[in-house]
Amino acid sequence: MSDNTYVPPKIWTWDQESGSKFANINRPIAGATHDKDLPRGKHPLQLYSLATPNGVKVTIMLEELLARGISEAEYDAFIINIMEGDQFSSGFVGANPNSKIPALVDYSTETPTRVFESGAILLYLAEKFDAFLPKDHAKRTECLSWLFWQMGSAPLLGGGFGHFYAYAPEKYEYPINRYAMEIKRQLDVLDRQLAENQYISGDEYTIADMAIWPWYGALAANKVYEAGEFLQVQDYKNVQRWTSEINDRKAVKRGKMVNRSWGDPSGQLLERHDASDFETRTQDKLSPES
Ligand SMILES: N[C@@H](CCC(=O)N[C@@H](CS)C(=O)NCC(=O)O)C(=O)O
Repeated sequence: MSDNTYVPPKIWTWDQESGSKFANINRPIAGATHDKDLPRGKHPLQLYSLATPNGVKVTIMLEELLARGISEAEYDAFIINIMEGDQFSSGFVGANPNSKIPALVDYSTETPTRVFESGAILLYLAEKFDAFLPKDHAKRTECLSWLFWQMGSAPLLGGGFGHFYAYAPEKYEYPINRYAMEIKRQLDVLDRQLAENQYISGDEYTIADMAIWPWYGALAANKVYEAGEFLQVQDYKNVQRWTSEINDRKAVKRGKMVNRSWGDPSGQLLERHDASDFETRTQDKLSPES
């Protein structure tokens, strides 16, 4: 147990100097910091995002819809650089008052519809296009239970375990222990579910898989936090089987690339405006404004 203890003052104050990798974008107030409109492309669906696990959920869904032949799901995806504070522009705050990617604006409705929170976006698209959400009531309910499981669970993986294990400026045993325990429990929840089912909510590939895979598939494949050995992720055999099955889907491979600005350049598509963009990468065509 660490002897490095902290006695909170009576009133918390904002110390802008302290903090982790994200200290420069973290602040205790909401709202816009600067005036700037969001760009708009040619399709009815406009996505403002970044290829983090939360962003990838939505680009996977859009690419899956297109792969199913639903051409109305064509979309423009603009990159929001959260490390530069793009999420605090007046335009982005108009699309998501919570200033977090992903945010979607649908211009095909009578007045434009904004949708924020990745789970809400997945559900919106599933209902709009009648896809990847089971029609049978019991199966639909099971799918939504897992979708909401993800929304409640992943913050403990990212904001809890990932933060204290990988990003915090100092390592402390107490939070790392607490969150490692919880994340191993979550992996076991998934492993048991996937022992009985091909996909998360049964025999159909759904928005529940699309929500859970970018976080827990990445963890199982040792793609986040370099925590594979620490958490012994190889032991979760059913999660491993499901992780590689989903990874092999063409739409998933495409979805992972959209709005990605780091890693192997061959895996990056900074902006997406057309299916052909995957063949002819757009990075070099981007204007400095975008
Ligand atoms: N619950 C939200 C979480 C979104 C979220 O945390 N997005 C992060 C990137 S993964 C973000 O935009 N962070 C910027 C910030 O916190 O300022 C969702 O699922 O959409």
